[in-house]
Amino acid sequence: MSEATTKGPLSPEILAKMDAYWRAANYLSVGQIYLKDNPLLERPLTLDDVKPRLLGHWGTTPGLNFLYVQWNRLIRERNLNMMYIIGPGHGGPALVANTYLEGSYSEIYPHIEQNRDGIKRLFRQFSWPYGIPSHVAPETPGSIHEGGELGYSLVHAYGAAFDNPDLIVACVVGDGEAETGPLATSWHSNKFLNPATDGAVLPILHLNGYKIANPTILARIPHAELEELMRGYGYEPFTIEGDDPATMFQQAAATFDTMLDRIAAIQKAAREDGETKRPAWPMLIMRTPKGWTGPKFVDGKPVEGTWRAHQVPFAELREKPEHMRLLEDWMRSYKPEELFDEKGKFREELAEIAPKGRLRMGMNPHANGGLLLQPLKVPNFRDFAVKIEGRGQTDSESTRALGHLLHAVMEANKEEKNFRVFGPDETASNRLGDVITGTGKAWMAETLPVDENLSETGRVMEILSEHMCEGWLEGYLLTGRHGFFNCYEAFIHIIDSMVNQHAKWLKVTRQIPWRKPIASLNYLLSSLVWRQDHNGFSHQDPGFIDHLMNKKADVVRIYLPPDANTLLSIGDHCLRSKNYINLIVAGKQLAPQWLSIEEAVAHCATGLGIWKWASNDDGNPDVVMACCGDVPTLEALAAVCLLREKMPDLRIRVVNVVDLMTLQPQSEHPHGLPDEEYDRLFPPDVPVVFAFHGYPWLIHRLTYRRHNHDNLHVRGYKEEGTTTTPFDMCVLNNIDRYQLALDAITRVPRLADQVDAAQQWYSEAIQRHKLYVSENGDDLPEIKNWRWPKS
Ligand SMILES: Cc1ncc(C[n+]2csc(CCOP(=O)(O)OP(=O)(O)O)c2C)c(N)n1
Ligand SMILES: [Mg+2]
Repeated sequence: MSEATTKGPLSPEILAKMDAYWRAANYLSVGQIYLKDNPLLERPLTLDDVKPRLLGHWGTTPGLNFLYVQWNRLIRERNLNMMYIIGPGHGGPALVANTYLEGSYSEIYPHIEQNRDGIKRLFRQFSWPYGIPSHVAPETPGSIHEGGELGYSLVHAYGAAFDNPDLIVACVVGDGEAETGPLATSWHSNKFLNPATDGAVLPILHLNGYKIANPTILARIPHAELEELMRGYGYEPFTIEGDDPATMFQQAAATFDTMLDRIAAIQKAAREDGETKRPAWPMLIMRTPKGWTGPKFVDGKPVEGTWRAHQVPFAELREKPEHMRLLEDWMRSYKPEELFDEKGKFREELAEIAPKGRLRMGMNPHANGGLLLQPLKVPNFRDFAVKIEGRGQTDSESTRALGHLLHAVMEANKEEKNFRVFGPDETASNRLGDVITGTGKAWMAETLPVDENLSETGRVMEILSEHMCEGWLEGYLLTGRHGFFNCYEAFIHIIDSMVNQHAKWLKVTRQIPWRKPIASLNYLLSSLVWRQDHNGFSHQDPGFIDHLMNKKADVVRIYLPPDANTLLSIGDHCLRSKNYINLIVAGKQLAPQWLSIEEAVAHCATGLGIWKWASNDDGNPDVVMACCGDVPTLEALAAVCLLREKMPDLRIRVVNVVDLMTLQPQSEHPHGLPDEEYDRLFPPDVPVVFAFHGYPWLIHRLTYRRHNHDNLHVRGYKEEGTTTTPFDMCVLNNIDRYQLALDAITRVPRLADQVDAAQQWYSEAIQRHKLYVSENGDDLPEIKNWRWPKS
């Protein structure tokens, strides 16, 4: 070791042990990528020892291993409650190796023993069919973050730190990852982290200079500029740089000590001295070679410290015998015989420098949030019910009622501090404003007298980044808390990809017994496609429903409550549920209310049902008018009224669908209605006119295996929009009451001779509507003031 060994806080003994520990982690990482046998290199490597398919990422791995060893020391010395989040999650071998070395892995997976056989299995299972994935996956102890889709590490880290005052979340950000939009915004999370009541995030920018095939931007700007960037984000940047292990160990240890002291000082000032100013939290820039300690040259080309180190630094072991030598030399450079005893057990004197028990990052309960999950206290939603005086006679804003419930939930869980509401600047606009009252909105940046409800202890999180809202909430849920995300319907698509990843996480964790269920991810989409009064086409897209529909049936639930009381009942259900992604689509505009609270509860319990009060079919309908979503329900009921006037003897059944998944066959979704029940609601020989909130083909997709599918006629949003009147929006998309009535007439065989007249009637009605809205800029009074007839 160099002279640098003595320069720094580490004694030569501990430095030697840390270096050996790091070598062990690196050795196990390379072994995972390359080997299926001969795990301790007890005989010369042969082709039989090497995996036929070499799959994994080396480049980021030694840096992650280096950091893990540093964190272990900090945890031990300071008794820290620390968890890790790895942005470059493709460095999976590092976290598997480290959780193995600290013992967590074998505790969770006893067949991966601490001996030769265990290491062999550890190697073999990696990127192997029915083994483990190559990333830091749900299978990896201590992780709440897959890292496969880059960009979300830092936002997850902050989500984990909120309301966890004792927790430190060490978060590695890849320098390539740092180029993504979400990550670039995530730095701003420090404007929402309260040092008195939240934990700390320790961001580490892993500046290894390269992505897959290119340099990274942050590595190719002057270092001073990079530090200024971090200062501009409000951090105090620290830098370590180099490739000599001993020097780097000392540098890192000294720097981490300073950073941890800073964190402790910030927290003390806030917690004991009443400091309320936003602090400049420390962050680390770690400039080390990509593929550090790996092969320097392969086939004459530089690898270590270049993008070529990103994945498997060399393959073609069959074709190029010198590659086999390279692999053996590389692995032997870590001196496995010094690291593992003759049985393959990690040497005791090295193992002892890892933390013990729950302090091990692989065992941190925050990373298995279900272990810590306390049920949310949900006050009785019936207390917020909207009084119904006659069907459709009173108007109400559905989401406002939900806001009352959310406010009560916030109050009920004030002590536990385990519930937050997230939204991209729209919580008030979505009429959930009540939830802000009392708790306020989190804000650690400057405030001005004009501001309202901003608070350092606010529990409503608003930032104009759907990515941040989603990521914070995911981090919050994955560490065992509860939350609620409200968003404009069209813009929730911004996080399509993030929800994909969360759905995958939930799907996989269901198969992992030691992962305990976490609270569901709840979305309320409002500002819906049908009511874009002051916006327009840009704000219209109901396709998130279709997007979620693709996910595993046991993970997703989709609800379209038609009024306030059904929304309350659904909201209550979602807040109490676990391990789902619940999507609620509900309008914020004044709209007619249909069901009493008890009727709403019953309706939501079945998920769909006949609205007898709106039907006159006597068990034998000529046509079923089905509806799903608040505006489609209104139009369908208005169409029923028109039909009653025009053809009083037509037997109409109204079926309302709240739980979209009931339409699917039972074999496809646990909420799917049995075929017999479906047939009872939608008799096989009766035409169905279905008014749907979203894209019409989704209903066809859900029901294509049902009887009578070819007699199902769906109206929905067909991508026609602009800034126009509410009813005109329906007309533009042919989901208006006149169209639905005409559809019914056209579909009932015994009315065949009346279709021409009905078409004429329809054309005249639409003509009248168009002339009126063009002239007056508003809907016809008979449309605007329409009410379901009083009984
Ligand atoms: C959102 C996203 N886009 C693209 C990729 C493909 N990809 C995988 S690794 C990688 C490079 C990552 O570079 P960096 O963050 O610097 O990680 P490291 O150098 O530590 O491997 C890319 C582009 C991805 N995983 N996620
Ligand atoms: Mg990189």
